[in-house]
Amino acid sequence: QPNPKFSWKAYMELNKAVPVPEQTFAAIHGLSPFPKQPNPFQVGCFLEAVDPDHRSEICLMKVAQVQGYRLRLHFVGDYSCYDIWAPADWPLIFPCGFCKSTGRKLNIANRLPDEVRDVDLPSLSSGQSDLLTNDPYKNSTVFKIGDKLEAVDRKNSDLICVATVVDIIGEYLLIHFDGWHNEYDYWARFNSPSIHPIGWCKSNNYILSLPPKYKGIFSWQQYIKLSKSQAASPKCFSTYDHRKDIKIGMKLEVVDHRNQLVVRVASIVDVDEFRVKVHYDGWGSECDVWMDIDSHDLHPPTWCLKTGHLLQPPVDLKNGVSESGC
Ligand code: MLY
Repeated sequence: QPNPKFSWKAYMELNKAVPVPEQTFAAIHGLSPFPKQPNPFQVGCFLEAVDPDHRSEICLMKVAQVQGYRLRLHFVGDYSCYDIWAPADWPLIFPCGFCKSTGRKLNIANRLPDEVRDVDLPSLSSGQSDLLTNDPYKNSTVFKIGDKLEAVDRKNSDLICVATVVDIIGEYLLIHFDGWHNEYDYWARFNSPSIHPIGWCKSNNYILSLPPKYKGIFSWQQYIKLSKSQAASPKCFSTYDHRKDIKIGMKLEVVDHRNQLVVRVASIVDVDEFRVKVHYDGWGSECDVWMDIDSHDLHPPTWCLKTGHLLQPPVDLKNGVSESGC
């Protein structure tokens, strides 16, 4: 239930603060910042989704809990401690049958002993299979699989590396770092500030991180020739620079990264090329956290109210400071 005691309007006036503009969220995700329909998922439905910890894998999952427009997703055949939370419009969840019908591998966890494993594997109809009819997953970028580019390694954010587009779903590209394990792979929307055309590092005076076994002086031209690949055309990139719209002090609603069930009132305390640093209002600055700008855990003020999710206001509103540590 939305929290009746917290008013964004009063809080914003009290703090003389402004919200992160709604259009920013729309520009980043290409979706309405506030969902137009109620959450269409019900507890018990099966679906297929990208594993946020192993982004190159799509797994069979089951909706374990619904809160407002958010879902707790359980990896079928695995322990509940690995459950994840995602908004219902997360572009990386798919109806059952998606992997089969698009020739992708579906991973099904097999970690539980037989007696406790979910045995009722879904048929196509037990997922939200109607989503397949107007096929929102048809590739709609001008990128092609195999395109080479320069991409930020999100797990080592000071590195910009030689990378390849290894999969495309709708507007999303799976970025893989040449010569590295796929644990570093991630999905980026075509306008992501983490991806750049080849030659970007050179023209912006950054060091390009090379594939680990690469020897000698690096030349993109030669690399592309030797790997019989092609470079993503610079025309594919239409980077949205959030830094023109997101300013320090702006307010928003952010999922608590330590307890995904909770969404908190938060402020922007820093911004870089592809991330924002978020401060949970009322908590100490030691709890501040850098989040990717396209994280689906960032929402505009009143998102919880409009989607029927509980919003956790600052702990001690009077002093604006929480007594407890994080
Ligand atoms: N210190 C890390 C860095 C890995 C970087 C991988 N990127 C470039 C995909 C290591 O050597 O494991």
